[in-house]
Amino acid sequence: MKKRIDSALLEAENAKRESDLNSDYAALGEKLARADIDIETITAKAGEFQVAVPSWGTGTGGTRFARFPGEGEPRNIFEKLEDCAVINELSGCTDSVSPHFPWDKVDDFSELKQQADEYGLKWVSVNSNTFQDQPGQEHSYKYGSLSNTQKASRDLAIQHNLDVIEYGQKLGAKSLTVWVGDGSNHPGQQHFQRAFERYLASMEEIYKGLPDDWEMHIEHKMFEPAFYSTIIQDWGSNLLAAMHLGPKCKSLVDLGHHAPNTNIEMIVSRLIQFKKLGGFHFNDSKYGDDDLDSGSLHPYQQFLIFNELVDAEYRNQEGFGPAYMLDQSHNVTDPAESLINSAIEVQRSYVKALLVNREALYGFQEGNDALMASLELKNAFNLDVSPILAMARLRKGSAIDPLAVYRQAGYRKAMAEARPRDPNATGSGIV
Ligand code: AOS
Ligand code: ZN
Ligand code: ZN
Ligand code: ZN
Repeated sequence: MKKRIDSALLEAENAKRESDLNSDYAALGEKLARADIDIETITAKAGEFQVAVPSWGTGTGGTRFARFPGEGEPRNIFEKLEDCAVINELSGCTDSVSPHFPWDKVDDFSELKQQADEYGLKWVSVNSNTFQDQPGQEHSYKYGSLSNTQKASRDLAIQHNLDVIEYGQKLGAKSLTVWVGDGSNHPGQQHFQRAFERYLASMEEIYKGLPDDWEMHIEHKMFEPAFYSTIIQDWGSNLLAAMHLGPKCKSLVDLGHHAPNTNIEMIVSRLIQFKKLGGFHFNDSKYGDDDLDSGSLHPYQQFLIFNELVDAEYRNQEGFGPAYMLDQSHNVTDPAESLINSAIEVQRSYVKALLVNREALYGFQEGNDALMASLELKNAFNLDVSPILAMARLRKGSAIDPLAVYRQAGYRKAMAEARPRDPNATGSGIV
């Protein structure tokens, strides 16, 4: 497999840390053994865990006020893929990429697929974009896309989604994620029911174009860019739409798309129960769709979500197999560093959730022992599983300390030279 980080450097950096890691791992192994947990089983599962990287996450994001591009940012999808390869090489847990059209401009899909294959990267969910007009676009999305009152705009949005499915097929992807910014800014501006009917009718057309082995994921979001009403504002509308459209349509949960304090883990449980959980966009937030690094603010919430996911896995819940992906905006960090860090934080939540003694928890639940039930979760959350994560990385040839290697390799500096900035580049400002 083609590598972008010098393997001699990676090995030397790992060698420096290996003996400390072995001690920490042995100590944690002993501790877990006292609770009848085999550390090797957990490490093997940690090694299997993967979360996809969004192509747009490799560039500096921005807000509606400004964007401050960073040095050495990728200028096209091929360069984004290069950064995704680095993120995966070092973290060992991001083996797939989710592209966004038409932000990712591709002339030759077979060339792109080949580059991804060489890096050992797969393509997952493809994302359509009908939340902004493209230069020269004939029918505007200013008043909505799939739910626009004007048929010409709706048709354009439908066709774009069908095109995106076709691109995805060329890359070997298996799902389409649809997020639209449709909504209204003024009470009375839009007839709620008619707008939703138009949205559903448009989505039916897209659903018809889904290949048999594909899924379509609907992403809800409470507000923004529409600030009074949004067509798929919450998991209720999302689920209604997904149920209306059929079994290949499921709901996608972006952690930042709910009101503060929403019990997201319970939404996740409901979607699991009715076989409608399509996937996730992981990120963290304090106020709204802040798209901050995963686990940077609410690691316990992220753990509680994984508690539901691992529980479904444990119970062999039928129809369960959500797609995990990051969706973040990096404004003040090196995007590659943030993505490495976030992927590991998501993996960390998964691993901690594996440590919960499910049978003990069910017992506490049945017996209404609220305190012991909550401690069963809290004790797992409080354990530092870093040695497990580092060992899983070491065993697959990734880095014990990914950020140290990334910085030691001087990757960003090298990219600043290799990718001189195009003064006209617009980047992927909106997330
Ligand atoms: C928008 O808020 C959503 O998070 C979507 O997932 C969107 O397509 C993505 O963030 C890129 O803008
Ligand atoms: Zn999202
Ligand atoms: Zn978000
Ligand atoms: Zn978002």
